[in-house]
Amino acid sequence: MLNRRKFIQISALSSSFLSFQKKSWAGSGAITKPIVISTWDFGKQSNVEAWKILEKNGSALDAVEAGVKIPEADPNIQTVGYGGLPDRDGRVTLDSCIMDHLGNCGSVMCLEHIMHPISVARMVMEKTPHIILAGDGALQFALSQGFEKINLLTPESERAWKEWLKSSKYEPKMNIENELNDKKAASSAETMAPLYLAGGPYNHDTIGMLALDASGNLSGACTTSGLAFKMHGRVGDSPVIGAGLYVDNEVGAATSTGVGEEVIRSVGSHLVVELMRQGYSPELACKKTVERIVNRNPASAKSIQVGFLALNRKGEYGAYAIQKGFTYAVRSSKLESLIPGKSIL
Ligand code: SD4
Repeated sequence: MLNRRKFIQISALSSSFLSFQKKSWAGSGAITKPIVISTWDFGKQSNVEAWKILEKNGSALDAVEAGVKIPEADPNIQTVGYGGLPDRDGRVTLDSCIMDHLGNCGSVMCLEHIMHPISVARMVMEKTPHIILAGDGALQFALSQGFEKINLLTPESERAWKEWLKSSKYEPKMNIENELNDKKAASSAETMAPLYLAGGPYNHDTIGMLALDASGNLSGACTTSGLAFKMHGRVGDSPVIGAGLYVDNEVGAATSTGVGEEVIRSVGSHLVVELMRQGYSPELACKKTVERIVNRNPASAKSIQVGFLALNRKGEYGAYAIQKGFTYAVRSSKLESLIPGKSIL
């Protein structure tokens, strides 16, 4: 057994080791700001919009909202917003959340008929005493705030759903959008095929965006149409604070993409931020969190994708995913780049 003196010595040693680790990133050294990072190839275009705000010393909150509105409005992106693949009943239901440097947050779940769920989430944050509005209540609130009611199901997404209905027996399947894209890649002309593969411009998931503004404040946004052909009412990780997105201005911010059920189970983005608080770099914090998910069920992890993206308050960033193909985009005054995320498999 440890005697009291030894215990005190060990505790003192470990706490000084931890504070040394923390200092290694939070202490001296230049801070890269402003900076914005976001998931997948479409993050590049989204960062351009966010950067317009950040470069004029605008707030990270305004930047992330403006940034993620780009894929939300793009009908060719079938995993976010307008034109997203519907649920198994043919209904496009959207999940979004936003969080600022003060811990304020807002979220909408299973919202239909609204082009920009992220802006509704921001209004939930700013204009109600609540954090989450879901389904019909979220729609009523959006309409009361002047949002226009539209049809989010495009002919292209309707076709994909009808095709799925033929053989699916109405069974929801995890990450089926990846399979759809594999099929499209296999059946496309050689030059087109790479466009449909994971990380290619036609194969995207959720957009998660994190920004650090010129004042040193962090914010994040996450928005998606969720898993394709899910059960009606299914909500993923993207609008769940702590799972799909988490921001702590003292430490950093994180966001996720992939199979939401696995991210919720591990409260993934919160875990990434807490690991950064313990001194891990953004990349290592993402890696440890992905490992937590893989180790829980290594066999099933082989067939699913989950990726995390993180930014700390020094402007350092990193990402990690289960599968190859995860990409993320970075924009600062020195850099405009699309980076392949590292992966376990
Ligand atoms: C979800 N994380 O609804 C989201 C969607 C996604 O691969 O990223 N799909 O679970």
